[in-house]
Amino acid sequence: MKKKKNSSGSTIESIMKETRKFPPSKDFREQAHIKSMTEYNNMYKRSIEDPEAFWSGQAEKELDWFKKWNKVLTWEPPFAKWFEGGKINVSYNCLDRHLKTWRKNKAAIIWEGEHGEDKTLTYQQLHREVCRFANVLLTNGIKKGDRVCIYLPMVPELVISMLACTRIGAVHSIIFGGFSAAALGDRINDCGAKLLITSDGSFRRGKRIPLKANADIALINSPSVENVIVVNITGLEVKMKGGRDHWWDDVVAHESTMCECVAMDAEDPLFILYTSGTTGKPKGILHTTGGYLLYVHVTAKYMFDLKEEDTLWCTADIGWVTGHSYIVYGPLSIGATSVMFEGVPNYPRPGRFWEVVEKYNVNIFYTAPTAIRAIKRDGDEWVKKHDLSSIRLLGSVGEPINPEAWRWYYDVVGGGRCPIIDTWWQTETGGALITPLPGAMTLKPGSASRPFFGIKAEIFDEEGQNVRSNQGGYLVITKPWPGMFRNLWGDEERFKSTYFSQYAGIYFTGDGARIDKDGDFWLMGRIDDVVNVSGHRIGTAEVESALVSHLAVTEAAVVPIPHEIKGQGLFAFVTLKKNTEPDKALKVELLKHISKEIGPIAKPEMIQFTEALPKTRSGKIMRRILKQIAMDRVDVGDTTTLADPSVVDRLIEDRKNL
Ligand code: 7RM
Repeated sequence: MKKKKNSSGSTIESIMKETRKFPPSKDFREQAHIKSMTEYNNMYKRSIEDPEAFWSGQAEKELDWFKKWNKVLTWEPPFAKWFEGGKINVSYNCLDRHLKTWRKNKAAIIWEGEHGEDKTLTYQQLHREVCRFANVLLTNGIKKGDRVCIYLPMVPELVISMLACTRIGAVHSIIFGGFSAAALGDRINDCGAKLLITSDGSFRRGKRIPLKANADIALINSPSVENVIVVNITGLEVKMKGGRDHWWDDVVAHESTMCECVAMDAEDPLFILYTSGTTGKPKGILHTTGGYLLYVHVTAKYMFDLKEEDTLWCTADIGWVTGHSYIVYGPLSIGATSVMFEGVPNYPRPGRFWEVVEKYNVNIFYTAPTAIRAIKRDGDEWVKKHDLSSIRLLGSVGEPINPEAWRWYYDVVGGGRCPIIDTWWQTETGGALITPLPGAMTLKPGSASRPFFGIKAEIFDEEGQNVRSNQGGYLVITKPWPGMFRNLWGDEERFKSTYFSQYAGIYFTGDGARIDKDGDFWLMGRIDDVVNVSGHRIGTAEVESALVSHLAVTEAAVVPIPHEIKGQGLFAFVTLKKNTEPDKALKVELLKHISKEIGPIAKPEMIQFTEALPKTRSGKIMRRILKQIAMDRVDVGDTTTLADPSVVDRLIEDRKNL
């Protein structure tokens, strides 16, 4: 990979200043799993000095194994094997083992529909449904190692399907319900799925989206799929192909509610999850059984300070890794109650999230900065209407959270009482790698705090040397951890070259970061989002953060444009608060503001006001497209993975008139 390097060879400069600090309250600390920095430091030290002892201790204590492993770790970079010889089953750990405890009749999943309908599945009920559906899979000829694709909205059948796969050793690959027929077809073919689980349709802001019709198109060119199971959700009319398509309700009706777990090898594949890279073809991130389960269990326990009596709401879609790890596998393995929400934050009203929090007395609330900024934009009154006193911990994931949004989240949602964990991780990492432990760490808005147990995170320059404190560089992970992905499905070469070739045998995250004098990590966005202005490397996230800290701004995206003198300049797309005049005076004021917050070096060459930014369905801003628009290009490349592709046309039009 070619890395950007400026003439003086300096590393990424970090120029954002944020000095406020939030230590844990006494009340929080006293009840927490990890109560102090001393406790964290000791445990962290042990986990790094002797990872095998640390992780085997955790594996023994936290999970139920059918047979103990012979060897904790084999590390032949870039290939890791954890708990070889160990036999385990994920469904057993998420369900069966709880049935022998008081948790038998406690809520495992509380499902809230878009229209306010709800359904609770206790551990025992969920176990029954999972067994029944596992039997359906067996009846349909699915065996250990076969791939099953799941193309469903956020309904209980999604969780049932996942756990049923893990019960019999089938490998699931969930395709987010917002993806197109083409995207679905590509993924089915890439993994060679034998069975597809989908639904007639899904609800989205009151509209019905035809999933089965999409699936029918995808299946024209996906010959590996032998059977399709269809959940009836919306009542949309669908075509059922005889012999291939079966209604969920019909097939489960005949099956027994008992189904034995298959004892899986710790390193047997658990799931494949496709994620986009810098090139067009999605990457099939492969996770395996024992290490992944252990890592999501232990991270969920410590970062959420999760207890079995907690109600956790992670608002992500299960079609993304965040939902896999922190709606399903982590919380259920622990025996907590997990809220699963079919809807969106602001339909039918802006206060929808807080209605749900209040309804279920949610204790831990985990969402993305993009949602926080959108909700903030709707106004505090929608939050303040609701009693949110059940919340004791807030979380953030998916992109850097700018200090401004952090503060708002802390004050308005958390009522100034609740710690915020800013958790940094990736599909590839399985679970969070850099995250505060809320009972121990002093929070700094915008910082993800410290590496989790067992995670050796470092910041390298181009030559692979550690940079000094507060100097930006490339975030790398220099030791294997149990939750790391094991390969890219069917593409070992790409696995090696994308992630382990920059520095031999070391995991290259693709993100920039710095470590401050206290040892806290500050994420600076993707490396490709780093811009070099007059020899100064500037993380676009930092400029965005400065913009968003201005009262008039809701959201901002900053991309590089070529500049004759400076090498690169910055171009800012800015969404304003409602009822704000997008005039020239405001642009001048914003430039002044950036000068003040960061320095004149970070002033964009141009600012374009916009109603909306092009985002993926998981809410990530597609900077690749914005870069093209900023350069006044009309051909912006593939826009099919956008939540709303029409945003692009408006941006191009407005750019012309700038
Ligand atoms: C969990 C998830 C991964 C990319 C990652 C980062 C960005 C995620 C944070 C963050 C700053 C965070 N998986 N990212 N969390 N950046 N602070 N707390 O999002 O595979 O979909 O995305 O997301 O750039 O590389 S993901």
